[in-house]
Amino acid sequence: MTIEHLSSRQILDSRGRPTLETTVTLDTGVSGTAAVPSGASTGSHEALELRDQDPEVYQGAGVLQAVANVTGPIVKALKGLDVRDQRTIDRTMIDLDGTVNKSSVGGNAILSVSLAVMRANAALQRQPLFRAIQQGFDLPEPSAERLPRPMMNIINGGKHADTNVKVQEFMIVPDGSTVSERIERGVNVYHTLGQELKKRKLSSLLGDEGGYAPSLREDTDALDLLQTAVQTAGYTIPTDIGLALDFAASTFFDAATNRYQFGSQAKGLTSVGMTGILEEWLDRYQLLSIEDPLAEDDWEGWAAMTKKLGSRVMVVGDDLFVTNHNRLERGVKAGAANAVLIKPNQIGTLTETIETILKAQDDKYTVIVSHRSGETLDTFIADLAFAFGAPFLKAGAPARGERVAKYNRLLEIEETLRA
Ligand code: 2PG
Ligand code: MG
Repeated sequence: MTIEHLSSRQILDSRGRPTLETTVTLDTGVSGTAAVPSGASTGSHEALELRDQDPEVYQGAGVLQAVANVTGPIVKALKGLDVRDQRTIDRTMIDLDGTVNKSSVGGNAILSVSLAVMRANAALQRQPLFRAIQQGFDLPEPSAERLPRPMMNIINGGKHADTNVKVQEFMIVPDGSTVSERIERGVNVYHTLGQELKKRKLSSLLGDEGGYAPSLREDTDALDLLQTAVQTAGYTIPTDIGLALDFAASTFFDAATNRYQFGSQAKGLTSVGMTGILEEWLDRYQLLSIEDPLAEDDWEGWAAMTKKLGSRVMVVGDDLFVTNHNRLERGVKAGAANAVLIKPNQIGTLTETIETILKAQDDKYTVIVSHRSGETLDTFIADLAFAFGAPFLKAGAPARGERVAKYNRLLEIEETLRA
């Protein structure tokens, strides 16, 4: 049951950029493999994604050093450790790295091992991944009722598309009594939206997360389109389908002027101005959730906005918290946000990811488990969401292989539970 060998390789993510896939092999011959995703709108407080910066390899984006760190110092430190002891394994890698943001060994190198360890553990116990996570971290037994609602990003803007649309993600959040029903509703709205775009002679080409990426007159046009698509598909907002946004506001925040380059005014908006716009949108569109409506270090703005809007809508911290326990703690104290996005590669180990989830659950912050805009076919996050009873899984549009893989895994889990 001990770690014998690590192999790691450079593979491509869904944007055609290199990332890592690592296999952990135990002394019994049992193995587990995991791949790490990669963001575009990355928060500056995330664990470092180690890239070679060698112009000769993938124009500087190679991860060969991270691969070498897995097959060199990391395996040296982990060889002989019990694969069931995820905490010790992760702690050993954190200590080996020795930096706050995992910049010496690389957050990507460490996470690939951390996730592959849990997969090897699951294989060893002949258990589905979600069960191995649940048992490994002493969580309550998961049940079908706790399968998450998908958050499907069906209009892509911001850094995920080459258009004038400022908001990064326009999502639908289908409800229903089973995961299959939720997914089917989401898919129906997605295709109806595609037809609606064609009817209006707007582009129905896709962005990085599989959502449509039309150029629009203004961002609220996207919300109007979502409303139309939901209604045309025969559903009702907010009961059948919720609407959610990710502003990724750090991408349009200007620290020099302390203003958000959003809306029609050339000089931009203060956080109070942003809150005003959101209030208007809440009235008009009955939004369920707003993610990163303000920049990653605007703690005061977040607290004020949450105070004003938090009883009406989920205010979700992504770049604000970066799945980091300490930043979440600061947020809880300040009253910033009431929900947290969980992305394992923001923090770099499974153990730390889980500590942050548990803290959020303790403090009554809603947990949303999330993919990255650069993804692989790895479906770890679907099992992770289910193991914790996370009410939401954000994994992009119901289109493109790397996005649907996660939703398909939810369908598979649901079937396993019925059997
Ligand atoms: C986000 C993510 C995922 P990225 O901001 O929530 O949708 O995007 O991976 O580019 O940071
Ligand atoms: Mg985000």
